[in-house]
Amino acid sequence: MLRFLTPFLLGLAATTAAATTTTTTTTTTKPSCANIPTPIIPGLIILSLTSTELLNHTVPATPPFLNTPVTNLNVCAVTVTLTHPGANDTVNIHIWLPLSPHIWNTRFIALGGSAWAAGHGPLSIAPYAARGFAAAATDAGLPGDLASVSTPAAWALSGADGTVNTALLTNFAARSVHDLAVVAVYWTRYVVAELWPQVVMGEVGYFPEGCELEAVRADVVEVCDGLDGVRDQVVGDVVGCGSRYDPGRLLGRKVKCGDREVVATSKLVEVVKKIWDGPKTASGSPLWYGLPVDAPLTTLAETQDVNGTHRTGAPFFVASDWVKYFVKADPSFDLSVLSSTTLREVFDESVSKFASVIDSSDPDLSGFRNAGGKLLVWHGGADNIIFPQDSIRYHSEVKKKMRLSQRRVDDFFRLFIAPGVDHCAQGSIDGAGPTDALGSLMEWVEKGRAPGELAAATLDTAKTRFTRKLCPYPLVARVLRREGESNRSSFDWCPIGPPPNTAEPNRCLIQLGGGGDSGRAGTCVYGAGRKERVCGGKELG
Ligand SMILES: [Ca+2]
Repeated sequence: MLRFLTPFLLGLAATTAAATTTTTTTTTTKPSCANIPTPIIPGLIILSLTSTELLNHTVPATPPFLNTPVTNLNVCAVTVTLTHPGANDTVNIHIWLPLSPHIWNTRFIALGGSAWAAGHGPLSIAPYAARGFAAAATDAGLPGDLASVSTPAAWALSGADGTVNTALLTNFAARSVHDLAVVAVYWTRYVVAELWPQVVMGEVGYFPEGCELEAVRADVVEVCDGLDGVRDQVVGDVVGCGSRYDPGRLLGRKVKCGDREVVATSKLVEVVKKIWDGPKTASGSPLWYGLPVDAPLTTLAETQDVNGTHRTGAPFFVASDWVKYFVKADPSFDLSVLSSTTLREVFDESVSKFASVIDSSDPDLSGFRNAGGKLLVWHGGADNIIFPQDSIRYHSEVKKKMRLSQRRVDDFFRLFIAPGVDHCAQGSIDGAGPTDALGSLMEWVEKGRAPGELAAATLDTAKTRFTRKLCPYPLVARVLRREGESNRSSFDWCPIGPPPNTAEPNRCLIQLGGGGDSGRAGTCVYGAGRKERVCGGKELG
């Protein structure tokens, strides 16, 4: 859809920008917000187009979609309502075009949504319009921008005879993907795998309280924090931690649950081990990924108290709705009966029925690369909802499918894993997320400056606030210590070359200390190209 809409949107933006910056009077109709013509676009029928100037406008904060209000906005707010012939859908697209004194920065940005919503309308586009972008979001024809976040119940089975509404699913999955609405690689697989923790708890017959699961996570951090060289409450070496940490060490220990204490049992240990292990095929090989050991367990392994008598599972709503409304097309489908075996069947059914519609996992990015596209992906290393291994897998598949060296992949696709960061840096744990990934992407696209690292910072609400660098996968950041410094809580160096297999946190210091470059100790000078980086006057290889 964006293919058709982009020239149209940019045309609107250019028109409006011209209207706000030119003082020349002409005899023709002056372009303005009030007289934007309705375009004719092949493949779409425009049902209506409205445009209104919003002056000194405020969009109030609406967490979690918009955490701080956007004030003093001057925009031309365009709403386009359209339908795809034969689909019987009604799609609303909000486009905000900056008006004076905002200066259009000549860029267009399409914003996505979350969970079951393709977009969040003004809540997602307002911050960008205030920064000078022509900004757009689509609802993909799904009912209500915010109301539709929590469930697809209103539209999923509205096809003929209560079947899956494939037209709206296509909007949600594919047509809207072109608006960047929901880019979910391997959706049919990872969403089903999100149910694995619930299956584990059912099969083990133990539904832990959230505090028990949090206690395990806190213990993981206690044991593994220092493996990366810096004690910052963040597990930087998740792989090393996974092979070293055994939750069995908690067995018999008391765990605080509010004002009570609960003893960690063997069933708790078994539940956690199996969740981390992930679902398996019948032959015992991985079906999909398990949660990273440092990710909060309480989202996918959520449980609830039943009348104070016992606990039961509370499946993550996106995963449970996906299986009920789409895979099974039966809202009354009972997820609590799922076993390791039947989850595999649901997984296979999900893939076979819907992978071609919604998986967005084609690793051939030749067209994108040849068109000069740049893809910058960042993913929380401790994502509690979408497995970071998904992004790593896709990165690897692109490299393999396109038969490219790491360097050639780096030319157009860079993946940044943010250690200790939860889903979309929502702040349930305290790692540092990127501060301006969009700015880095613009530098790359517009000036050809590929991001050798991303600046990252913790949220204002973090228990310990710090900044650091994130490195393009597979590189990992190293800590840079000044001579004489015993501890420094900042990863500020992305080394050149493949990451060392062993922890080598003081490599820069070692080089400096041994090299006698005392005058430049602790300063890494980054050149324009990756080969030109020098540390303490020495080029690093
Ligand atoms: Ca650490």
